[in-house]
Amino acid sequence: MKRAIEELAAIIKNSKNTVVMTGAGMDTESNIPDFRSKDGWWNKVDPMKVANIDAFYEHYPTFHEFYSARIKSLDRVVPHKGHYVLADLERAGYIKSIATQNISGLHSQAGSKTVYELHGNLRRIRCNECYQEHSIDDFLTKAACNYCGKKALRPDVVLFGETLPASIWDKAIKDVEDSDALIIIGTSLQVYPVNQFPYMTRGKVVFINMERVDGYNFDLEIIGKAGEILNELGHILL
Ligand code: BJW
Repeated sequence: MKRAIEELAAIIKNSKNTVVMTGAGMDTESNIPDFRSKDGWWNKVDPMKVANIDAFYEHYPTFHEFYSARIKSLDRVVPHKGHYVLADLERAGYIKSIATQNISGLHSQAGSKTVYELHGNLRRIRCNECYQEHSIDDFLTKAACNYCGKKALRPDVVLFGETLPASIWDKAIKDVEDSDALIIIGTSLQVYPVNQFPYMTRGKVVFINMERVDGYNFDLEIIGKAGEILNELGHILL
């Protein structure tokens, strides 16, 4: 593992444009469960009943209960060492941006500046009908939208069957297409369209994850905990 992390440090040093892409495995060491591991969300609840746009229309009480619990649990989480290392690497000029599938906001909380939240942000509430922003309290109390009057508040996250926010997606893919190195951290790469990133760069692709995934040819794979690996990387580069 030490040699692989040294190889990763060399890739970053030799790259002019390094982009990081993160998934739920980046946040598990901050005690936020991922989705598809043994203790992940989708082994406890059916994603089609809670994280699908049809669920919002057809099972609102279940949808509301699931996201209320997730929002409340964010009060107890803080970034871990790995989030801070990524922020420090950006500050030191080693990485250009982070494209994340995570909705926790932990990268920005740790100090990262250029963060593309491709699946939205759990703390941002909007009306499903008119997009008017609302407070978390409005969502938790099932208030009606104070602009259009509809009872349709929801977290501003991307549910299955919805498209990703276009302007954020465009910026992220521009950075990925321009990158000399793409570092992918903590994702099963099962969800489209973010799972296309490895094919969008002509640069080196590094995969850091607890387990291997099929279907990709990475230039470097480091199997282990993201926080520990990034901590080690920080010792070499910072
Ligand atoms: C660690 C670790 C540690 C753990 N260190 N590692 C059929 C074929 C292909 C595509 C489709 C299809 N049918 C439908 C689709 C499209 C669909 C899709 O991809 N479905 C597949 C699942 C089949 N995609 C969409 O609908 C997307 N929109 C779209 O495509 O628009 C165009 C379109 C519209 C309409 C019709 C057709 C096309 C939107 C996807 C939105 C995903 N939303 C969610 C929920 C967000 C809100 C919420 O959080 O509740 O996003 S689902 C969930 O999965 C969440 C995540 O961001 C996303 C990705 O998960 P991630 O991050 O990869 O987590 P895990 O758990 O899967 O993996 C974690 C990994 O980390 C594991 O490997 C662990 O081992 C590892 N790990 N701890 C290192 N400490």
